[in-house]
Amino acid sequence: VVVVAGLIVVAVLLAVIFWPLKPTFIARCKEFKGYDCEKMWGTFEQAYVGRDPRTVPTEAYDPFIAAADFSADPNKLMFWSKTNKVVHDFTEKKKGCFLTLEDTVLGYMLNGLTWCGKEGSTITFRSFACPGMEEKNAVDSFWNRVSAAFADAACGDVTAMLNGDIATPFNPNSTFAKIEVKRFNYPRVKSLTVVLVTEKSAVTKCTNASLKDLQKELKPGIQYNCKEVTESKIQECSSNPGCGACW
Ligand code: N1C
Repeated sequence: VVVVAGLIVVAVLLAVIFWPLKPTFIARCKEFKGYDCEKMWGTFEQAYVGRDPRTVPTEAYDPFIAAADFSADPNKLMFWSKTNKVVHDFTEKKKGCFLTLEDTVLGYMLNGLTWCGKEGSTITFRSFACPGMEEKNAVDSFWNRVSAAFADAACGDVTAMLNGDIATPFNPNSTFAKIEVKRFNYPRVKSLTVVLVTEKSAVTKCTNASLKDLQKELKPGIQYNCKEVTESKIQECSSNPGCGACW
């Protein structure tokens, strides 16, 4: 019994590591029109396959990022930090009004996945076979690169959903702070509205010190607004017809 159980455990672990990423990538890609998904896979793979998984530079993803572009809907971009679930529940219902990175082809295909290569191998590894903590790991380098491209595409009025239940909604270590905000350019971007999402009563208000830092980071000319909004209000807004800012 012990031997059989051991074999099953080993089989499951191997399946998790070696289960191919490609079918998931291609299936998700095909939900979007107008992309050559096999070619997309090729440009994606060349970024990390055969490389030490701790030393994948963000630039390795340049050809892959170039294969798609964000210029279609640059007016509706929605950024977020530490509000993963609430923001995506919202944009899912408000399709056509707001667009997060995960609603675009590049973000959608790779959302929630882990991948990496290995020196001298042509295989894509998965899950815990991939080192996660190094700064230049295959997954983080991708998100850093694609977040930069997404922020570069922003124009007009942009929105960011931040978490009002934590003490530092604008965390200097977040992708939103480190990469995205720094790339909003005036006059291309006219305003940033922070929607500070709170569960019930706000722990953190718009007067929060970290949000002062956020305002300082914005290029002169970009107008800044902040709204404290409860999660139930967001839900109410997501069922409202139309795209008007319900909060
Ligand atoms: O570090 P964060 O949030 O501030 O990053 C969120 C910010 C968004 O505006 C996105 O445009 O950066 C972009 N982004 C993603 O879209 C994304 N999807 C999945 C950044 N990271 C993303 N992930 C994974 O979640 C990724 O592995 C990264 O490390 C986390 C960041 O989540 P966070 O800290 O809540």
